[in-house]
Amino acid sequence: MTDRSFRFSHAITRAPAASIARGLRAVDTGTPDLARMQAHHADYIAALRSTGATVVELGPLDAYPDSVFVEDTALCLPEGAVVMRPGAPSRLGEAAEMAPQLEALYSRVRRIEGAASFIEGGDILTTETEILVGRSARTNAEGIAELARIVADWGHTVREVHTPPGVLHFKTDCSLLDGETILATERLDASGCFKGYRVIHTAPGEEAAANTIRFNDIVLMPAGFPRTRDALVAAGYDLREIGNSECAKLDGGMSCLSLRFTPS
Ligand code: CIR
Repeated sequence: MTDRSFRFSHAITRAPAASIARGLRAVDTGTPDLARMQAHHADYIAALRSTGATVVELGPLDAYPDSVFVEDTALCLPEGAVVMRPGAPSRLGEAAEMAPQLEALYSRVRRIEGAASFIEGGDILTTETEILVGRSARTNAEGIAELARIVADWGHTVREVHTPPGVLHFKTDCSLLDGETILATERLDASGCFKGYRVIHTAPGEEAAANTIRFNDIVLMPAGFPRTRDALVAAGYDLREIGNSECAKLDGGMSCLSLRFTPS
């Protein structure tokens, strides 16, 4: 067992744009406050940097209201990066904006290209042994098949799973805590997709805590979920709570705010 699924030398983030007010959302719970989001974003970047990683901070892209959610634009693996084709039409151009950034850091960059292929990084959970991809409103069978062909060249196996109905992305409801442990909502775990892994459940009523990130020695989790936080602390994880009130209005959490990788 290695720990390459959570040890990273680099992260890429993108500053939220003023157009964030027009970002996509399943349910309108209010307009995100840009200044508050910028403050949370700064805390997030500081936490990533505290592990010794290099954080590449990209400038805001006003043409793409959701572009702060960089995770959806690419899958970063130790062997190379794959540029996604987001299923949300307003987000397709974000992937093209990210490609040159990855090409500057990685020697191998491939792209999802099929006109019928759609896939977003938020639906992809990479563990030590496999890549789980949730079929969702944003990620279809063609996108998953194309990704599977690309990463097979690098020795990776894709397993298709399902994002629960009404949930934006697979990782909205789960995250990797270490090489063998996953934090998940009970509703997602009930689908049986995590057999063979150790699973810690979010506390009842705290499902929105499921989207965390393990980044080197720390776990970043959204603030405001005390029972899940206490369970993770009791399990021995070194937690950093980051304000997420503004991203949550746009269905965003910890994982979507960065691409995390060690370039090769
Ligand atoms: C969207 O609907 O695409 C954005 N408002 C939120 C994207 C969140 N991304 C992620 O969880 N990976």
